[in-house]
Amino acid sequence: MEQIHVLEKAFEEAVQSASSTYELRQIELKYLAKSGELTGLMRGIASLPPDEKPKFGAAVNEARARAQSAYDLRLAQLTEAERSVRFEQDRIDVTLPSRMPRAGREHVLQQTFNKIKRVMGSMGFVYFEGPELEDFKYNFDALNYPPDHPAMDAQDTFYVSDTQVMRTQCTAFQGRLFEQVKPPFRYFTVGRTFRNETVDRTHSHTFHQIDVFMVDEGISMAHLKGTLGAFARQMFGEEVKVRFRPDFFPFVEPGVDYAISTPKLFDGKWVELGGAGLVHPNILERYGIDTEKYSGFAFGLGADRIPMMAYGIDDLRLFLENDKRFLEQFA
Ligand code: FA5
Repeated sequence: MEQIHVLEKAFEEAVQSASSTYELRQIELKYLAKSGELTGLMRGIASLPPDEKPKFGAAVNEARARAQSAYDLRLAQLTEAERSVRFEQDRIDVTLPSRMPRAGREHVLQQTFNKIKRVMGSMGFVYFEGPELEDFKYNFDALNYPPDHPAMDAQDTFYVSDTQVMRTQCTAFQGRLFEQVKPPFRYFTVGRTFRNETVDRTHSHTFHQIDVFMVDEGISMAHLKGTLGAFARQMFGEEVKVRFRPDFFPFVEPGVDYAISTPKLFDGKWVELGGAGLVHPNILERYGIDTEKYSGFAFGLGADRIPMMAYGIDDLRLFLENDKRFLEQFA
């Protein structure tokens, strides 16, 4: 009986001094649970003389019942106290100004592509898209690359299967077009291109190109220069000058690379933009086009270079990093 009294007293003190529902649960485990100390008293009943058993049993049960209601009462108090603390913490100040929803905008590259589409469209060129995962034959064979020609090494890429590559140049759209349309025609494309290259400020494994392509009667370098000049003036301003220098690409003859210069950009220094030339007669003949009658020009350039020049962006990796602080600058 003395033991019951001592335990009950200890339990009550513990319950009163518990300062959280968590502490209270620990006390419940220690005393009241199945293996708790108060409950455990019942086990002592076995060693008592038979006539004392009922009295002892009743005393333990009563003590447990009192302990249980003391516990329940304290649990209710602590739960309420904790709830009001949480309520205070979660309180919302409805008078604070709300957060403005962030307005999305087009990516600076997309803005550039839109402008390219407007400019080329205004000159009567039709937009056409080829796939980014391209058949090897369109990326190289159809463009007059002889098998194992070293020019392919300059465009090492990601081979997805024996016959498919991530396209290295948008010029790959030419073969697809030749299979579908007959001259005269003018087409252009803008899209993502890929090369296995060491990434630096001006080179990426994933970049973008514009390719333009026209076949008609009597097309010459003059048409190429006129079209490219008009394109460059609309993209970079009226004062822009275009410079051609001989270069080699298997799909053009003659081939050139070209640079632009304008007083507004880089103190008028020449900036390389891409390659161009007259469509190689081998290609026209392969698609059954009469080369006595028809000829064509093509030019291609790195589209990432355009906003780099226009806005003075010195690292093209920024385009793909999705950093809002960068992207938000191009309204
Ligand atoms: C070509 O890709 C040819 N298809 C261009 C062409 C089209 C020539 C039509 C003749 C007729 P080139 O490999 O030089 O050429 O690449 C063209 C442009 O793409 C480069 O001037 C550069 O602006 C851009 N470019 C090339 N590699 C990368 C790269 N790794 N990262 C960013 N831009 C690149």
